[in-house]
Amino acid sequence: MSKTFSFFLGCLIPNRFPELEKASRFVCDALDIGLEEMEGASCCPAPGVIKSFDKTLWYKVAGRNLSLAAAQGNDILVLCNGCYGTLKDVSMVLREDEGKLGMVRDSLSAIGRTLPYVPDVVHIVEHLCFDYGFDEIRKRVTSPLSVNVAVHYGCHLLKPARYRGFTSFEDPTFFDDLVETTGARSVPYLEKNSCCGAGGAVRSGLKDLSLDIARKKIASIKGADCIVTPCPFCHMQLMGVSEIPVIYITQLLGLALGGTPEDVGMEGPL
Ligand code: 9S8
Ligand code: 9S8
Ligand code: COM
Repeated sequence: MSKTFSFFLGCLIPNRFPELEKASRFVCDALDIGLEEMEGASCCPAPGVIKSFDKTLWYKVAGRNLSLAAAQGNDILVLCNGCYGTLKDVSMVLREDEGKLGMVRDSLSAIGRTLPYVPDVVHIVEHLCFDYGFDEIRKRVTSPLSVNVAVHYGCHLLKPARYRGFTSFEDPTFFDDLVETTGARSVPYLEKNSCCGAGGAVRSGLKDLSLDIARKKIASIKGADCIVTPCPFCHMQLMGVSEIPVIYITQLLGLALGGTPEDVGMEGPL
């Protein structure tokens, strides 16, 4: 077992996309990544929503989720850019700012919880690229894929840059490299680095604008067989307007690691 994480699912995966959980568990199992359930975890809470309205509440609720992982002695693995945008960023702030750490600890003590240390928060894509490593993944690929992929990074995986020391948000390549470990080819497209249009509550508040942004992005994709995302929120948004399949990264990886479409929650082969 290479490493064990507290496994943070967020809201969208359990409620809308259980197939992404299935695929992610399949991949972690195939790669010997240990997962411990976070019983009692809540919404992260969503960065584009709660952070915009009540920052203190955002720190406190995120602090409670961090305290569940600290009680297990683990770092946290997330599957969603939004959950990463909250839990990673709050973990970084609490490390830098003793006042905020004290505020969060006080609020936790009112519900009988503690935060003895601030766990690290890792997106599954970050872990696979920068810790697990491309060579180790390639060694385990048994069914190489021959598809052309439009890679979508989404926003929170790359920004804020000061909390994403592993990459440049101007011209990232790590997610393309991860996709290509499966044998797939990442194809360039004009709107690759743009938002899917959903985040920051735009999808909830201004649905037409939000879908226009997604359509513009998708119209710029040429010669791809599918879109691959690292985020269930982007996934939902792009699925609604794309004519080619939208696949979550662990579904693609799971197929390359020898999984059947059923193992990764897909209706049929790619
Ligand atoms: S939890 Fe509640 S709404 Fe969500 S999926 Fe990701 S971001 Fe965190
Ligand atoms: S949803 Fe996921 S990460 Fe975000 S804000 Fe802009 S892009 Fe799509
Ligand atoms: C997007 C999350 S992944 S949020 O809408 O910005 O909160």
